[in-house]
Amino acid sequence: MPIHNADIAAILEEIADRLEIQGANPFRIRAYRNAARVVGEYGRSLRALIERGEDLTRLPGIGEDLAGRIREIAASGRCALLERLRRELPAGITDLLHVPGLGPKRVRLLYHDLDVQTLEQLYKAARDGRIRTLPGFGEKTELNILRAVEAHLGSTHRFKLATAAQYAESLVEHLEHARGVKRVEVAGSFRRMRETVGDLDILVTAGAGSDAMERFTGYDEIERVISAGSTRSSVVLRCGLQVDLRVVAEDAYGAALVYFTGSKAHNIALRSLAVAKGLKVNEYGVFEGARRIAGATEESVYAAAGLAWIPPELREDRGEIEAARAGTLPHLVELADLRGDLHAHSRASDGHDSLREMAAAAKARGFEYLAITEHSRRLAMAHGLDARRLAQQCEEIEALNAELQGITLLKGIEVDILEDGSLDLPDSALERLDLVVGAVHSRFDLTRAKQTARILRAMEHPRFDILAHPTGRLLDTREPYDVDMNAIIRQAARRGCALELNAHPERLDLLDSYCRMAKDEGVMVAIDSDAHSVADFDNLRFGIGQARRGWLSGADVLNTRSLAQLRKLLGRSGR
Ligand code: DGT
Ligand code: CA
Ligand code: CA
Repeated sequence: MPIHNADIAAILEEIADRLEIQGANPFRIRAYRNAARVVGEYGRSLRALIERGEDLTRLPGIGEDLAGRIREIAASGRCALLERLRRELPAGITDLLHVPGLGPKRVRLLYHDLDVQTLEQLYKAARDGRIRTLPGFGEKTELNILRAVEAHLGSTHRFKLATAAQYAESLVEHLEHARGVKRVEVAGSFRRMRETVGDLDILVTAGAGSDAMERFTGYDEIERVISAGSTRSSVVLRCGLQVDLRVVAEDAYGAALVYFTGSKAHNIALRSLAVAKGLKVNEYGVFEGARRIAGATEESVYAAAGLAWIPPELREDRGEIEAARAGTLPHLVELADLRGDLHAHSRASDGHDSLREMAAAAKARGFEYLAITEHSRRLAMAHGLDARRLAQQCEEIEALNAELQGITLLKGIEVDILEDGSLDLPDSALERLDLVVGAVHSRFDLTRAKQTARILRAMEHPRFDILAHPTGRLLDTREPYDVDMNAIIRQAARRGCALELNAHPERLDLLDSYCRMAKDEGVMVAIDSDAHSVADFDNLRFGIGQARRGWLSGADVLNTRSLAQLRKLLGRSGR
């Protein structure tokens, strides 16, 4: 049974949660939490790494002890420590931790005093007015809990694109081995590269006598089969992700792919356009009366409606149909267009590979350049660099560049934007750099007016080149800070700065709608990995997906430029 990084991360996270509820040593809890994050965000399969005999203690914060646990989980899907912890406290109790306002101490108290073990029991206890009786909980807390649980129970869980990709890719590989299978494609929001997906929609074409359906419902990662038919089945994987599979006829493949790729809004717009031409479009084809006139390929379906083929990332009914009709669809940026990466960390701050290793990995991807942008001193937790250490790194980079062939390291910094909009390093320290990436890492709670003014002021700095992860959101855990993105995009246009589209699976920040706004204002976007290890460059594909959803072409993306062109752009006039 294949164990994915996300599975290992989930187990480590649960261990951390349970240790925390039990009031274990904070260092131990933090070690598991950190490990869960590192594993979850790691770009390559740890299982494969272990099979190759590679040393896990090279990962940041992973000692012998944790490496042993990870090996155990990767080999068996289980962890003896977690099983012991699960015997000590009830199963659903970790769900309680995810209710805003409930920390481990409170969860422990709720369990001990009120025997609350599940969200449902928590809800009931709050409704019955029992929670206000506990020490440290008032009526207001009780009401907040009630609201939070209501919101939580009513919301359905979506998977981050990169997490869904891990599950989708091994399932696709499994299906490709079925007898008589010709094509396997994941459609739906996954194909449109939405930042999160609700479920997977897989299409298969197969010859007579294929065992694709049996192979699907017999997949060993399945927790439960919801429905099973000869052309259509639905299952839930152990990780909670639902997968719908449809076997479709070869000559209707294009029509089915259009239909199940969606979005629903796009389908509806496409259908009404077809109706106006006296045609009917559905998942089986395009019909003129009873006669099918198209359907084998997506191109044929769009052509029948008088349209150019529309890339899946654009299919959201945001003007793509009109553009396809007018022949003005953008030529979307592709992964192969990137010639470098402008945001990466090494061991000097919180990355875990050396400059030399990062350079080699960037070169192996065919990059011409890689900017090293460590954190600045304010971010002490991440070993941020002060002026002295930054100068030292500049020396190292210059020495390395003199020696390296086919790749250039750029001297950069991910400098903290302080609360008043000043930068965390003196001008004299920034002078020597090839580029300055600025980022907000603190005071996410400022008012909209203050947060906006802070960032606008930072962008006024003559050395400011790129605004990193502009909205600060983290997909599962942090809302974007309250900021006027219109004003920031206009400021970028005025100042000639770029905005980053951070490709980290947890960030995917710039959002697609802002990418489009940036493009319209003539602001360039830098699609960066924010790599903390050599494996993280693999995440760039998700950044590309998001950029495509934002209608970006190669020309709109800063790091599609050659090194010479990039240098010219970074040395823009007005400095
Ligand atoms: P998700 O799963 O919530 O991330 O989003 P999707 O877009 O994958 O939606 P899903 O899985 O419900 O359905 C897959 C595709 O099937 C959807 O993108 C378009 C198509 N579809 C589903 N329901 C309808 C419908 O009622 N009308 C039309 N025209 N298309 C539909
Ligand atoms: Ca779906
Ligand atoms: Ca679906």
